[in-house]
Amino acid sequence: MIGPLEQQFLDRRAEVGPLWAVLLDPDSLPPQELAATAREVQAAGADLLLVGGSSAAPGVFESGMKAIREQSTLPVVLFPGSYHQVVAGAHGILFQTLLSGRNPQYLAEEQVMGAPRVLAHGIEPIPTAYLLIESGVPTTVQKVSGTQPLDRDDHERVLHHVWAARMMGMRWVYLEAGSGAQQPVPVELVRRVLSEGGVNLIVGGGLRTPESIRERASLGPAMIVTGNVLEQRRDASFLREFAQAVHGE
Ligand code: 1GP
Repeated sequence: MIGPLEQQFLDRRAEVGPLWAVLLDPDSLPPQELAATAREVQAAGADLLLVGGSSAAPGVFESGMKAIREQSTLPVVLFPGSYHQVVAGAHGILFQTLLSGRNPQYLAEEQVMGAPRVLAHGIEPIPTAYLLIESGVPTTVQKVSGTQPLDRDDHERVLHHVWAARMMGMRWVYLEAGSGAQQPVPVELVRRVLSEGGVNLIVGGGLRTPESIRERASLGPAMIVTGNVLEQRRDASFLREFAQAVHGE
């Protein structure tokens, strides 16, 4: 069943086109920096915040979440690297399965451990297949999860994963090149999945320029994710350019 937050995202997407999601990683920024980034990207036109990382120590997620919520009224959606990161304060969670991989821990175990925490904290789950796409050199998520990405040129096989996800009831698919990826998800692959996939599509990883975003956003995915680049640079005009690239302004 589609929850109110997911419906809000779908409505907004129908209204303004792809949503701009900014990924904040409590592993790499202290709470005051997370808070400042949240405030600034909201002012620039971000639509939601994703909060996630691959290895936050206990307590780091809680304090990061608190700082973000104090400075931003945007929807906050968990994008967890493990069930330990399912903490109170988030509105939603990309409840993900690493479907491109074959590691049972990330196909089922993390979800089983996370489910009671999602319920206990009253967080809205958004069922999402996470597909790691090969992007040049091995990425952190590949190493941490111990899985191989899908071949970036084998669009047929990526589509088979998307269809399987849809048939398993997942309404969202995240095509992920990996944080800091050398090469983002290919434009042609985004086009193909949009025309034949039948899911709400999220695209992220290695999107460092407004041009690279515009090329993909103009095809009409549901959401574009940026992370790393804003940890390095986030002056108002740069942020605004990103928002315009996603929203096709
Ligand atoms: C990573 O897709 C996100 O999970 C964002 O990637 O940090 O490269 O923008 P970047």
